[in-house]
Amino acid sequence: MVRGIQIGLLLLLVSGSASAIAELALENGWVRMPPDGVSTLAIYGELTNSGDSPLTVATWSLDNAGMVMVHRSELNGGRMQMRSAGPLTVPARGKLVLQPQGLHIMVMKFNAEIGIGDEIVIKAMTESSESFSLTAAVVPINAIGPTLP
Ligand SMILES: [Cu+2]
Repeated sequence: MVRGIQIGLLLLLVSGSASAIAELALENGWVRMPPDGVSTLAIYGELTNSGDSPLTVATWSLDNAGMVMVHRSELNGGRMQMRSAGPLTVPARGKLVLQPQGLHIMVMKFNAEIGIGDEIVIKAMTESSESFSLTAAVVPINAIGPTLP
């Protein structure tokens, strides 16, 4: 009898942590295939928080990449410029749109082979050290959105 209660508690704990993993996601994530010799990537999509509290991403990482950060593109004196957006907070039950000429996840010194249709997986670590895997589909360089032709 005691043993049955213990197993029940264990199942409860396991299912509780499983639902926390899906709180932060990149919906319709997409990234343009870089031309030969180019090692930077810009990742777009809807960064969605399905949880009941805001999530602030402190660090980003991607295998085979030198550096991953969030940039904000802005018009400055008629020229488009990018600068670091700092820690990014996604509101509870809300989302941030990452798109060309706006917020994007910038990847530097990326040196893995990728092809159109592949998915790349970015890790986002929150200020409270929760880790989430975000996926983005590789699309042709002339794509203006996440849909493959
Ligand atoms: Cu950038």
